[in-house]
Amino acid sequence: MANPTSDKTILRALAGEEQATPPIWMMRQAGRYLPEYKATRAKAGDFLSLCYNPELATEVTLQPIRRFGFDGAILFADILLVPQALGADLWFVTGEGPRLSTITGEAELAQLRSVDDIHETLSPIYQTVRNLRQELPKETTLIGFAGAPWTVATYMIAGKGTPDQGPAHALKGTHPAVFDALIERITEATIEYLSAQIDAGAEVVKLFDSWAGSLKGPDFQRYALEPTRQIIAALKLRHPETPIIAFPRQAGDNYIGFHEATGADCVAVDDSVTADWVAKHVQPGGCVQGNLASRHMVTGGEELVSETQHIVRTLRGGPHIFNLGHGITPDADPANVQLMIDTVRGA
Ligand code: 1CP
Repeated sequence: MANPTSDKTILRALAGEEQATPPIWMMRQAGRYLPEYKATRAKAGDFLSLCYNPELATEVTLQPIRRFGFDGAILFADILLVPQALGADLWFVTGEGPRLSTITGEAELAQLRSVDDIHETLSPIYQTVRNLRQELPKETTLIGFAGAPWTVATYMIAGKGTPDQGPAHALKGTHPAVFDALIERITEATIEYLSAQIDAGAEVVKLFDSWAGSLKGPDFQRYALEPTRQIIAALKLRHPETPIIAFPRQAGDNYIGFHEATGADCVAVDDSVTADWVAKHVQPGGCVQGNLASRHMVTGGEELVSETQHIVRTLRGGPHIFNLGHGITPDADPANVQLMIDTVRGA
């Protein structure tokens, strides 16, 4: 549990405090909808060079804080840096997205590096965290993150993003021992990576399980819930004061009881569930984060205002951190982000 007397509003929410005005930050708040991000990225050359350049990664993390005064800053990095640190090849194809070497069986699994070796690749990220703790305003909470094992595994197995995570589901069926060993390796690496981010100064960490919604029935318990529970248990032993946000995106009914089952201080919810449903079924378990649909950052107007007010008012009866239901898209208008913030703070 976070310190309830902190002057940082995100830490207060994570300690269980209800606030009339919820703290706010936004997934992908540093990104291509901002002209200043595009300029810094051009200076870095490409996306991965930006991630591994502590000075420029610090700069792009600070940009949305300067422009909008969000209550939280999320470290600029990517969930796919962990596979790279484990020895996978990683590159980005312009206009398409990430590409990785694939894991289809025992041989590729055996070639991965040991968890002890990941810091060699990831040390620039820890430097970015240290820089940010120096440079952020005193009221802004620094959020570190990693991908959850299932989501990271879907990219390591397919070698790219896929609409239905088909290759990962297939490997789970045909090579269960390889699949389980991969999940275990990512789980261990994620514990070490997040622990190092906390040592460097991250005040909160978030686990992104973007593809949790494609796990059904016992698979959800085994590959979304259980690795999350293990990571949180290990981090709580080493860093009992550091709150953890879990985001099992599109979990639907599986959001119910997720705080208790995993030990997460906060469960982030996407916009496929309503705020009314979240207030009734998820918020009794603890702090919730979310869940305005990202399209409002493109479309704006009265609908943005009324939907934002509805979410704030509906989740006011318990601890809440305002956010989108998923990342902001490159075609969003920064003026709509300002309108969302003004609405949250004026609701
Ligand atoms: O062109 C660019 O500049 C790259 C676009 C971009 C950005 C801005 C990528 C490539 N990653 C990021 C940064 C990033 N990624 C952050 C930074 C902090 C912030 O939120 O401001 C974070 C938290 C992530 C996390 C991430 N990366 C997730 C989980 C969250 C989510 O969106 O579901 C996932 C799935 C990724 C993989 C990834 N990285 C980038 C892309 C385009 C993708 C998705 C690939 C796909 O599924 O096809």
